[in-house]
Amino acid sequence: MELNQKNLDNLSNRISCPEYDRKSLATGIVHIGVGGFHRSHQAYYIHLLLQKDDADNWAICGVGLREGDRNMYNVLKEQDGLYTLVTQHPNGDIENEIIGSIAEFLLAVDDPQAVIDKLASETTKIVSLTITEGGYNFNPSTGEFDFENPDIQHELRNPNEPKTVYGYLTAALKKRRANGFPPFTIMSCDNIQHNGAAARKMVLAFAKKQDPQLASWIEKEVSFPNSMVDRITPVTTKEIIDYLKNEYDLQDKWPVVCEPFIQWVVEDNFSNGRPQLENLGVQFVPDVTPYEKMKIRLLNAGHSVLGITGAIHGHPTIDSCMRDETFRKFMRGFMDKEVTPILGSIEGIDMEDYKDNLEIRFGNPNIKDSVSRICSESSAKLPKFLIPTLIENLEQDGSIKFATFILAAWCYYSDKRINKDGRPTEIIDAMAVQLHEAARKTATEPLAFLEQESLFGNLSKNKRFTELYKEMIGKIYGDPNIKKYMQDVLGE
Ligand code: CS2
Repeated sequence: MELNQKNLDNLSNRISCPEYDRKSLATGIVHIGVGGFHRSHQAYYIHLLLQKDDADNWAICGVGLREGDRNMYNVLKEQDGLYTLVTQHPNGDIENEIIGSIAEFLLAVDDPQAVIDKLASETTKIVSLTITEGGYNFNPSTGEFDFENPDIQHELRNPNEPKTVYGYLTAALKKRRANGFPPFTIMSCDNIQHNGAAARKMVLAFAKKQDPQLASWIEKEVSFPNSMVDRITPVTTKEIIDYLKNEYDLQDKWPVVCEPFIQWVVEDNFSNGRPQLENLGVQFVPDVTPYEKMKIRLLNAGHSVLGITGAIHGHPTIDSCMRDETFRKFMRGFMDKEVTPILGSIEGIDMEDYKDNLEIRFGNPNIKDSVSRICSESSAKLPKFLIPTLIENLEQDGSIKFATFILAAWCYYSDKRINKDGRPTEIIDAMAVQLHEAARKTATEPLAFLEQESLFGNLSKNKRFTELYKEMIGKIYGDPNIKKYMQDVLGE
């Protein structure tokens, strides 16, 4: 049976379905960047809210800005916004439920004006974003807005032809201001420290260039809460689609798999109202900084540590890395020796418990989170997840050997594009070509990879770091059987 509104009644005999009347939903939230994570996290919370409370005006309108969003658009259109969330517990238990909180979907490349109008509509109170770490359009090493981007230049010259999130947000805010409507809140849900502040800085930089008066209005009126979001959501595989078909006779073209853990900590700073999510476990706090730093530096960086070494070794998934003691210990060593000292203590958090729990989450054998998902877009991830830890440790004379090893391994991975057994590794990265070109020079210029300043700043000038990096490059390039060097780093 195909998943769509018409079949919901029938399906509700065999699987948990929305109990709210989907026809009366109104979209108070417009979400840009509907992928797996949005659907396992925010859309799930909103679904819980709709199940429980009379909150019909907080449903979601999804927006895809890029051509690459067309598949998701097509599937969700066909399925009336419905999809199955498959929660995989470490002990093998599975929970399945159909989520109904995405009530509408717009594809900007087909109809830019419809997206502007939706954003500008008085009923839109919050615009939330999962546009990925790379989507913010800032230079990773300076943190400044990148005006060189041709799409940005196009929309600055043609404000009525937006292309990026910045063009759309400003076009809509301009319209709201002209109509005398209050602005929406811009809520970033990406893994960037101070994600709200980063979004604010970028929106203002763009708006100032385009329309300084509008920029002052945004500065005064629009709120950009910071948030920490968390739920591991692997790429959907055919096995899951088949499982739903076999188990429930349900044809869902794009279900979402996730772990049972879920967390959302948000600053209570909304300019135009917000849904009452506090009863559903969302934590509203005055300052999210310590939580987001902890999550990004431990979970996301921990993932990258396993992903890059795992890819070279030939582990296909994060849980297979975790079953390999060297990898587990290396990841934990990185967390204990390099991250924990710079995090200090965080009120209400037992750091050892948090890390133990991360080990359990990473080890969940039923999630099968591929190392290729983790390694994808490393050029946007490592400058936010791992390099800041290395820099802080250099500043305070802390341990740097784990993080340095990862950068040397990343260079090897970008250069060779094969694992230790000669099998090709797929590099999915907006900077794949540049990374490869820079890494390729390593054999004759050992520091060549680090000379990409937009990623590494001036790390290539730091002698303590470069000495160690060169030593590790020498080892990995000599023999890519990296496990033994991981053991060296661990002192085993
Ligand atoms: C991962 C994240 O993409 C990555 O590198 O670390 O997607 C991670 O799974 C989520 O942030 C978990 O909340």
